[in-house]
Amino acid sequence: MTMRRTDIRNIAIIAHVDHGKTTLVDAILKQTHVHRNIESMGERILDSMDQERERGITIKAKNASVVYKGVKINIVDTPGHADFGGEVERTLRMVDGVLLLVDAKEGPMPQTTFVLRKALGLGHKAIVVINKIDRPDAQIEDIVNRTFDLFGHLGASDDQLDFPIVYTSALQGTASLDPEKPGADITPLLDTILGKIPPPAIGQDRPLQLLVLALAHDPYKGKMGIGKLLSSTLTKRQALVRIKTDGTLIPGKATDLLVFEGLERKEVDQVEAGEIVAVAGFPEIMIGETLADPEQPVPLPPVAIDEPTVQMTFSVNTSPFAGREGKYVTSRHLRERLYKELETNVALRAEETDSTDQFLVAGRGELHLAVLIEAMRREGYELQVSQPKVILREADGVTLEPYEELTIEVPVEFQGPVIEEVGATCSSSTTSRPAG
Ligand SMILES: Nc1nc2c(ncn2[C@@H]2O[C@H](COP(=O)(O)OP(=O)(O)OP(=O)(O)O)[C@@H](O)[C@H]2O)c(=O)[nH]1
Ligand SMILES: [Mg+2]
Repeated sequence: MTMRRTDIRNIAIIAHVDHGKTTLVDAILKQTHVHRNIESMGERILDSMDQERERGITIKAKNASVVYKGVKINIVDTPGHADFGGEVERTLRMVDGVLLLVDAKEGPMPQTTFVLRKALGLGHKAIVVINKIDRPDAQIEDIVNRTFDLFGHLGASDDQLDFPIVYTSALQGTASLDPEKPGADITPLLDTILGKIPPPAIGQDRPLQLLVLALAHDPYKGKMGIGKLLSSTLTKRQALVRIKTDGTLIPGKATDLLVFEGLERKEVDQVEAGEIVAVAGFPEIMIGETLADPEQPVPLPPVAIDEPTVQMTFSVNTSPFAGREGKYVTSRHLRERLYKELETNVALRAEETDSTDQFLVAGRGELHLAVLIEAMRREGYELQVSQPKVILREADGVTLEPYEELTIEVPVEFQGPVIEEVGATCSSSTTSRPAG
């Protein structure tokens, strides 16, 4: 029999870009009063990185937690842009269920399919959240039907198909179980989380195991590995072993333990299985490694992340203006920065080339690479980059090319020229559907 601890729920919020994930987290944080200054923190609180604020999108997955009716809910907000799907893939291993947000007007979109496929594949139960029901052009019934079809199409089990639906306006901070009656606050969603997301299973009598799925840096405690404790109890200063992905064992101890409390991390002396925890004491820890009991070191399967689709070369600036913009200009600087990035940016690849001044960097899309380049420039790195190139792959004698789905919404009178243009430049087939 599986034991579960009922005082915790671990959820990820997943969706297509802009369907309102981070705004929904705002509503949950504000209405559970996680922080005394929460009301003055503005909108999309978890989008705290400069580039997230400037671009208006989430780039990195982030943890927060709230307490509702005595239960701690660990929430991970994930990015919806396809280029950051690697963030979603690793987050899904940390949680026990998902909120799948679907925009009440747009309905399921390509990234909805991607993230739902990954979540269902891991056996997760989903709560479907139809968001933006305040939009005058919302098509709730149609969107619910299309969402149900998507679950079916992706091979959801009977249990997964039997998903609860909550209708929300994240912007207004309201949720309801009845599409006809908008709610007054977000509590119907929180009650559904408590009722429908399974509490974390805890492997009683099993040796301690924790899969590292995210990293954090602390100026005093150093690098920390973050993951869900799957079994046993973890105590501060306890001896552990770090199992690298090649099987090497590195003994050490948990010098500090931190759990997520509201928007912050809080130090604790002990953590019970089922909780998401940051463990300090292993300065070289990497995503995908297992922290385990030194007496019974059993690794967990590492995270499988989808392959990169575009690549660029990053090289030292050799132009006559070299050295004018940045303070880090050598290939050693570039190499160190790229290899540091690989530790956290799980879907990124970087390799050396024949030239010592040049590196081949591959990612999940142009934006994935553009965000890195911009971050490096702001940190003072000076570099030259090539045009991005699509990565082709040979399998069984055929050349495979990554592709994207494009959806364009236009008034019917412009449909002809748009189809013509898209057909001529990039697509192999187009379908059109009148907006209902
Ligand atoms: N009308 C309306 N707008 C909403 C609602 N929820 C979010 N929005 C708006 O939708 C836009 C995107 O919201 P975000 O919360 O950033 O969406 P997201 O899903 O976190 O986006 P990514 O993290 O980039 O994938 C913002 O302009 C929000 O104000 C809602 O319930 N109603
Ligand atoms: Mg977001």
